[in-house]
Amino acid sequence: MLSLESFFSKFFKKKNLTGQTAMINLILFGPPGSGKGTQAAQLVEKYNLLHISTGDLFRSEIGNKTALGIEAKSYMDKGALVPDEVTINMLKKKVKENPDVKGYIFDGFPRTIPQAEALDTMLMADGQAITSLVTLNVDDEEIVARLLNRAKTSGRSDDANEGVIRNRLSVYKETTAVVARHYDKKDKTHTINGVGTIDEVFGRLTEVIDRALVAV
Ligand code: B4P
Repeated sequence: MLSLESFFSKFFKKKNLTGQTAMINLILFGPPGSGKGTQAAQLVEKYNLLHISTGDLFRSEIGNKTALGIEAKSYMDKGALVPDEVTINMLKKKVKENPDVKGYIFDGFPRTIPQAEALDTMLMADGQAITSLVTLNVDDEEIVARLLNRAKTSGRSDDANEGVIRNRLSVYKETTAVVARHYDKKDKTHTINGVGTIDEVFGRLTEVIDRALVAV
């Protein structure tokens, strides 16, 4: 049995078809409030990857009162998705700024099929691909309770209103859930139970990710 350290050392020496070193590119997927951001914070430490949360990037733009932030806020406050072109360009910029990483944890991206296609094309240009997409499965009522609770301390207007939260859940079901099926066709998807303590969910996540990495 390989230690985690020696496994990663071997993994990163693997070369892909274009001769570049293989990267680990994970998509953390699931409805709003399913624990993506919470789990990503722990996963980056274990796997030494760059965490990219499009929600966090938008909130940073809003905080800096940029034109992009003002535009994004008008959608986020309603629980709607920010238009693809704006989101994809922001994501590409973040990836370009960090070329020397071992891989990425994409959190909250892609949320539409055009975003998934843009991500695949961008990775393919570097001879890379998505390693695995893992969905955190959490029921609607638990999500509403979590987000209303987060609103007490986060100051996030999209968490403070139950109607907005339910709209975010509808957008997830109608527009975003199909993204998992896009990667299903490539046999790269896994679903885990996202209800339990943060450590329990982390244990389930790392189990499927470790298995997916061995299979690469
Ligand atoms: P995000 O920032 O992605 O918001 P989120 O889905 O609510 O975050 P997340 O799912 O990471 O929160 P977590 O569960 O960790 O998006 C916000 C908005 O930005 C979107 O609605 C959209 O408008 C826009 N946007 C972002 N990306 C976009 C894109 N690609 N395209 C277009 N628009 C985009 O945390 C939730 C709460 O649950 C926390 O309080 C946490 O402490 C708690 N929690 C976590 N795990 C728990 C557990 N196991 N048990 C109990 N509580 C738990």
